[in-house]
Amino acid sequence: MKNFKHSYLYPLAIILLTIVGSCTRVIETEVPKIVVNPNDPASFSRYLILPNGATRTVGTPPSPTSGGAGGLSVSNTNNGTVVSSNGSTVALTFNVNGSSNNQPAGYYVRVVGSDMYYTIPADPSNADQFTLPLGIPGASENGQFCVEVWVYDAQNRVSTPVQQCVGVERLGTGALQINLAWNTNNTDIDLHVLDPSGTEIYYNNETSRTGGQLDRDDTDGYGPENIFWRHNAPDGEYKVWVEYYGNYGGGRTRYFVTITTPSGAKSFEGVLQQEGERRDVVTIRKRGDSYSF
Ligand SMILES: [Ca+2]
Ligand SMILES: [Ca+2]
Repeated sequence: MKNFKHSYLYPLAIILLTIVGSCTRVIETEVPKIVVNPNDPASFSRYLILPNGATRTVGTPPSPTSGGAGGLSVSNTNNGTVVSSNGSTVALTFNVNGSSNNQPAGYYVRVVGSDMYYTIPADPSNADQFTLPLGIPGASENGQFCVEVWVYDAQNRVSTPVQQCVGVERLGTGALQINLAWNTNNTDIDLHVLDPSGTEIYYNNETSRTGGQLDRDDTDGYGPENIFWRHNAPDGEYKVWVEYYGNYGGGRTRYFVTITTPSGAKSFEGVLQQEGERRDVVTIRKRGDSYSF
């Protein structure tokens, strides 16, 4: 519920975002059947769902270059630990400093304490910011993990790392889980699902007689919001959309809707610019064990 929507008094810290490239991207992966523990980095790093184009390498990333990455460095946009959940795509955002003089070629990312790292190519249309979507498996337990991020340039010069931690809060999953997260603080985005019975599930109507339930609403930034059917989800259509409810200084935001079913996970992303805006995300058609999008 939004009891205090109009009484939030946020500090004047404004997160300036220049996000380019808003076309919807879909990432599809298999969900591990085993339980995944964020507090066990070596195992957890294998099951994180990476963005398109990312590669995993066993070992440690190249050491920072003496003299730095040709003027490039990364810094954090988040204050403290970002809250996420199982079945959510947490969207960590970093500022890339110095990109007016030198272009980032990519980023190395490592889960602290793991034996591997990820290489993620830079998005040339968004050189001054790096948004890192990390899909957390639906089977993940409560816990916390941290990532280190380095930027490198076309000459393979590597910066020093910046660190960001993510808290994983266990939310409902099962027959169908629909999860929303976004990448700015001080914004209220809402997840809405119209289920096969014609019931709209959202912050103002948290349950449906079909068994669907909203078990987390977020009103101040990042999410996650989560709607799920634990044991059975009725056959039929599930219409999913997001709405930009409140802007308390966060501005434009990039959202990630993750659908987790017993057979896998899909992530849909897009951009919301301003209050009152609505974006249709996907219609899920379920028939027995088959889900289509
Ligand atoms: Ca919300
Ligand atoms: Ca929040």
